[in-house]
Amino acid sequence: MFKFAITRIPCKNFSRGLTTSDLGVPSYELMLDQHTAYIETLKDLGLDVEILEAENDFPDAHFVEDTAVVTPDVAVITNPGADARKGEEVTIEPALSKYKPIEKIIAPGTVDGGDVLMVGTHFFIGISDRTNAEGAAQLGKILEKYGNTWDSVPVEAGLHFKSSVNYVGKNTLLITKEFASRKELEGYELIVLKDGEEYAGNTLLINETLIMPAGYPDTKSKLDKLGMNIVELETSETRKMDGGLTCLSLRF
Ligand code: CIR
Repeated sequence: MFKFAITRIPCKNFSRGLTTSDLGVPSYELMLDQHTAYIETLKDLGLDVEILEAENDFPDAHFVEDTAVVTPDVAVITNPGADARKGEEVTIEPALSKYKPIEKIIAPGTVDGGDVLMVGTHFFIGISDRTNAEGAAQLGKILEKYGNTWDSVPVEAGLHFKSSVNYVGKNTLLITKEFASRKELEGYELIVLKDGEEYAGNTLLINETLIMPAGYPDTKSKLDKLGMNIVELETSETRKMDGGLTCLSLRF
């Protein structure tokens, strides 16, 4: 069960963050509204939400998920893979050290938390443009020390592993077509995203509730069949910066 979440207010120049999308320039006002709705949802679900102040030097710093991997036993501070995001990890450590023992990924290893999917005590670590094999090996070693298992998975599409694959409860992965036949993911039920609805793959499981992006009816009806509580949130401004619902918090 998650009890806590850490989030960060987007800074005024968040539109200068990294992005590959061609969806236009995001609005700060709308971003703040959507971010507030996200925080309120986490609170409604019973989480104690810590809201960190904006970091004006790091326009992507509200994507706190990438700066750490938090398990029930430990918080692993990452070494983010994008040069422009290096330094964000320093800003998250004081918040996490109040809750968990700290371990760190060290250069030349790089890890973005968006590449790490926790399913119980098993972790999938995506090897992507942001997370390298050395970073995955360092993280895996730390996870093993605390009794966990892990597998690495190549990320050949999308920014991060969790841009395409997420655990939605009931032994089920919500997954894009590209990943659906990967042998590392065998043993799970799969809900394969329809063409055009890939973005909805970034759905966030909080205890018994799924928080999903609004506007993906095919995915919504497939998830409805799981019989879980579902909350839909607007994500237009986060999406313009290549982010999604998981990126906006650390949960533990
Ligand atoms: C970046 O490119 O790093 C940010 N603009 C988006 C990060 C999204 N984070 C995530 O998926 N965990």
